[in-house]
Amino acid sequence: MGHKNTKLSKKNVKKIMRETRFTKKEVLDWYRCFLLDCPTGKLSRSELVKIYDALFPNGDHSTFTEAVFRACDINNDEHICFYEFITTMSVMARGTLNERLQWVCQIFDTDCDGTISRDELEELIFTIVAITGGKVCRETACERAEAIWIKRADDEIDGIPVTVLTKIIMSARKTLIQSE
Ligand SMILES: [Ca+2]
Ligand SMILES: [Ca+2]
Repeated sequence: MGHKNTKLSKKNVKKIMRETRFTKKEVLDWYRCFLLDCPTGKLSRSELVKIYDALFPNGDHSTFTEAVFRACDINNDEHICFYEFITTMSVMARGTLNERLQWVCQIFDTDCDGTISRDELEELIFTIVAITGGKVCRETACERAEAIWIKRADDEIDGIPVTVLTKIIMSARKTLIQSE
């Protein structure tokens, strides 16, 4: 899917419509835009960085962009094809706040064990503030991570399940992302 100068087949459009919240027109519009940004039909890591540079001109998004790239590149071929791109866009553009937050939490589960460890949590908080253009030092990120960490239901577990963390962040998000 998504090679230069090719059209999306009807079958692929239907598959995308089934798996995303986009209409046929929206899928085709996104495809046109995708090809404009990456005529090869495959988005590389450096091209993704350029897109995020435009989206967050004042924020340091390098950790986030890397995490997004890893999360989107489902088949690990070092490129994001249109299918991988559009399924992510569906969550980001059409998902509820809860779904978007859950997606962000998920991409910081870097060892993919289904839970967020203390270190992963600190990185997540640091990055969320950084990409929104806020300024936060490592120390503050660490304190905020600690405040969430102690809310674990069970002190024995060494990670917070992504769904549980999403709920905690939802209720504490104002304090979490405020700048210093
Ligand atoms: Ca890929
Ligand atoms: Ca983890």
